[in-house]
Amino acid sequence: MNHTGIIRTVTITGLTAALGLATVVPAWAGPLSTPPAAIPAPGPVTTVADLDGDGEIETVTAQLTGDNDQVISATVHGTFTSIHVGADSAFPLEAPRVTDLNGDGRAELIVAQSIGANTTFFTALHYDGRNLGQVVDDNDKPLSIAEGGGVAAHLGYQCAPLEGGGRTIETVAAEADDLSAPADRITYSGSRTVYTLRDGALTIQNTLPITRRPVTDPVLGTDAGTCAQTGS
Ligand SMILES: [Ca+2]
Ligand SMILES: [Ca+2]
Repeated sequence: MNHTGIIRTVTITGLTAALGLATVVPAWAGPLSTPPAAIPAPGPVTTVADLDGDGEIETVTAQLTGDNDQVISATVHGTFTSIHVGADSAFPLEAPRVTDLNGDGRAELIVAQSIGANTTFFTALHYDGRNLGQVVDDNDKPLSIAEGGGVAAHLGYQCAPLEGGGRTIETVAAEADDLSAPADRITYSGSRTVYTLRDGALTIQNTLPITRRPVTDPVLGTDAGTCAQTGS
C-alpha cells in the first residue's frame, strides 16, 4: 500500500483549491511537461579535469557569486585554488569546458562569460602548477573567444595537431559580406588565427585572411570538440 501517493494527491488538490491553480497544475502533472523558464541556478556546477596532467582527475567547481561574477575552483594535490571571472548571471551557470589547448596533458578550462542571442563569449583558464589563471592573448590581455554568430557572423575555435607533438589553437572570426544575399549565397570575410599556448600565454603563429568564402569552406570550419582533453 502506498499511502504517500494518496497523501500527496490530497495535498496537491488542497493546494490547488487554495491557490486557484486548477488550470496550472495539470500542465505540470504529465511526465513530459517541462518546468517554467529556469531561474538562474544558484549552483555550484562541477566537472572533472586533469589540471596538472598527472593522470589523476580533479573536480572543478563553478559557482555564481553575484551579478555577472563566478568563481572557478579546484583542489590539486590538497591545495585549493580559485579565480573569479565574468559570468552571465541571466543564464544558469554552465560547467567549464575541459580542454587541452596545447596538447601537453594539462587541462585548460573554457568558461562562458557572456551569452548573447547568437554569440557566446568565453575566456580560458590554465593551471600553472599552483594557481588557476586566465590565458592571455598575444596582447597580454585575457583571452576572449567568440562562438556562434548566427547568420551575420561565423565565430568559433578548434584545435589541430602540431607537427612534432602538441596542438595549435585556431580561432575564426568572419562577418557576412552581404546579408541581403540569398541564404545559400552568403559569404564571409575575416580571418583565421593560429596560436600556440605556452605558460598560459598565446603566441600567434599564422593569420589566414578569409575573403568572401561560403560557409562550407574549410577555412571557416571550427570544431570545439577537437580541443577536448584526452581521457577526461
Ligand atoms: Ca591531476
Ligand atoms: Ca594544456
